[in-house]
Amino acid sequence: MRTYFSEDHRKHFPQAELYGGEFVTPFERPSRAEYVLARLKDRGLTDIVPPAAPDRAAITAMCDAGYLSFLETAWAEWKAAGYAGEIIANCWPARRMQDNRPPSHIDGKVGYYALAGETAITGGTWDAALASAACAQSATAHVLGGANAAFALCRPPGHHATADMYGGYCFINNASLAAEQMRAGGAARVAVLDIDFHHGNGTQDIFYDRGDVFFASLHGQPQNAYPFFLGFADETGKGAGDGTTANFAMAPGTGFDIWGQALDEAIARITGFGAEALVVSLGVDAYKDDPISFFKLDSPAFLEAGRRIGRMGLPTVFCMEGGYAIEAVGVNTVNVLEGFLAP
Ligand code: Q9C
Ligand code: ZN
Repeated sequence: MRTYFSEDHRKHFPQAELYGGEFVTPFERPSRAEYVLARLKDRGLTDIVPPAAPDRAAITAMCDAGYLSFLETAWAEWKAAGYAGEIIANCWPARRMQDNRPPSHIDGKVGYYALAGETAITGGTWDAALASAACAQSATAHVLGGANAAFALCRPPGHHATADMYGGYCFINNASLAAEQMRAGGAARVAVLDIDFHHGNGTQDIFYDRGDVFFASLHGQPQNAYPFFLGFADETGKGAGDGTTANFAMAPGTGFDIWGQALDEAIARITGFGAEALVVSLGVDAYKDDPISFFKLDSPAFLEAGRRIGRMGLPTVFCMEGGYAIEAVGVNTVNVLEGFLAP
């Protein structure tokens, strides 16, 4: 399986994440990608190539124009305002306020386009987000060209980003770009299977009213887990997308017994839908030692998850999402890929 990876991910390395009322080194940090790369090489998955230039038209087609312009110019505007630190949101259009009038002042814009306050933007964030998207796009092109699977080692991740909001360490929704590209490339029905510990709110939002893209997510129940305000089991899609969203929200302490059953159900739903291609939002933060999550999967569980996904027999693009138990991120991620390759 070929991996697409860009060194430009390093351009996104904020010093600060707002966590527990303190600024800490972000959990989502460049070394995560290094551990995945090292494990790929250890296991002989050495076909690792840089992506082609990002297809900006596809990104523009999926995202809000004002949002993309904000991401591209936010750092310059922030510096021009005289601020010394990184961009962190601290105000929002909350309930009963106007949420459809982007302000002119950078402080207002940041709150308007942020969905949470943990994620900082720096001078290199836009370049890194574009390079991450390019990995997803090149991986998808590789599969459309006949490969049965490809791995986009995306960083920053993407599944929390909507068409017009960033947050949860995500800026451009890489998995959604891949799904749209599969559709444009001829797959009549595409599924996104999101196994990151956190609900893929961005991906769900992008495809919620679409009947041609199925979204299934396994995640910590919203009552107890980020992003808190989406991912309930009763969210099943709307309009043409009625019935094409499936949320498997699980309680603290969930292990592979329960999680594996949810995976089987999600796979059955995707098969019943008639998907011709698959995008996997590959987060490994369901791991037992993840510092910000509460599932209890061990490393062999990720191998088994990969096998079950492989048995679907679909052309598949894997997009890297979360996973913060730094040393184990490599093993767990590559376990999914190896399970897929030898189901
Ligand atoms: N106490 C991804 O995995 N904050 N994003 C969690 C926990 C944000 C996760 C705080 C977590 C975002 C791609
Ligand atoms: Zn996550």
